[in-house]
Amino acid sequence: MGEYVVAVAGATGAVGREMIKTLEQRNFPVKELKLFASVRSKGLELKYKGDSVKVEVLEKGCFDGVEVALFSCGGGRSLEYAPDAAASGAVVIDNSSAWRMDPAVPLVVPEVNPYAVAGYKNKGIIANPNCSTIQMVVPLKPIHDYAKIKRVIVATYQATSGAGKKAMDELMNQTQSILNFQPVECNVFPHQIAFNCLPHIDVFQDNGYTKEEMKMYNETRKIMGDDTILVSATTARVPVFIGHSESVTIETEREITPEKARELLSSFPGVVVQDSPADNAYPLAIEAAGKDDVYVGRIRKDLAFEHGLSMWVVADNLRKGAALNAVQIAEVLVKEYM
Ligand code: 25A
Ligand code: L14
Repeated sequence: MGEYVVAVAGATGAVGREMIKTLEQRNFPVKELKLFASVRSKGLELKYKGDSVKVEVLEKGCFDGVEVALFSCGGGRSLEYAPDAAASGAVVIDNSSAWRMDPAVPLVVPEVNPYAVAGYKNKGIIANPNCSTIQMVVPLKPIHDYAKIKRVIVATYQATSGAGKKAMDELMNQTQSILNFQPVECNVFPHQIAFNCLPHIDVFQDNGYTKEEMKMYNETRKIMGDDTILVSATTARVPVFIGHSESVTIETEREITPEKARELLSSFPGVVVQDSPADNAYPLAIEAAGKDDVYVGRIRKDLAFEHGLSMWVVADNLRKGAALNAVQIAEVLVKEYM
């Protein structure tokens, strides 16, 4: 296997920093690492394998010579710069929602549909799914293969880091203010997030769902390659820094017992079953933070459906939900296609 010139666009953000760390930890074959962000970060130096790498400004032409470009700098920048990077010969792996539903752009979770990576040839772009969707489809896959999923009802409890570094700072500052009897400032979220729970992530759509909820509907069907699966999501923000939790209820065509689900999930790559109610053992956000796996517990027969299964799913939204999944896509790409 060769070595590649790799770029991270949005390198100074919560996800960008995690991408750099993940490239290093997984020993990705990097010949040279280039880091891009906005002018605000110009000149900043970030560490990669003990070396300092200067952050450059994301601008036209900056991808000359780059072979793999990981993007996490917001949808606006992705629309503007991804085609430019692809035209100069890079394969873009984009973490924003900008390209996900483009039929010519593959949407990939390597444990579920690694073969879709081949579609990078269309536009030179591969999309990294939404964080809540990624951690849900990983455990859905073996269940779907065994019992065929008809519908999914999911409620999420999402960490502030999904909205970036400024959102984490807002939770920290509001918590400090409240404990010190000071007034609370809201800049990132529409309401106070400290000691609260907001049923609102991304913008509202005409059908009453939010855009985040519709991503779970549309992206799940695209990744699983099955447009018959129905998804109803309620996505909420909770005062957690890292780690999204999800209550997932599934209706299947064929019967699947909790025992069978535990057996299938235990042997599925990227999943850890943590399900021992007698010991109060179930997945927790603070324990999943910093880890790579998707944790699944509270697996039980659902009482509302004839063939139903309910479970609790937790993962680090910055890692499996974003940076790790993007680097895993890059690994499939260089191993199988470059
Ligand atoms: O503009 P938009 O569309 O709203 O998109 C920006 C928002 O999307 C988030 C992102 O959070 C931000 O809130 N975002 C991006 N991908 C996401 C995803 N997959 C996502 N949210 C959820 N899921 P972020 O903080 O993680 O990342 C922002 C990165 O984007 C760079 N950026 C912004 N505008 C840019 C741009 N790059 C190029 N051109 C532009 N016009 C941004 O660079 C950052 O890398 P920056 O220079 O503005 O960095 C901000 C400064 O913030 C400090 N900082 C950030 N994270 C950390 C940090 N410091 C310490 N630890 C951190 N973890 C740095 O000082 C940095 O300089
Ligand atoms: O579409 O604010 O990947 O937590 C996922 C995280 C959108 C924002 C995406 C958040 C983002 C969301």
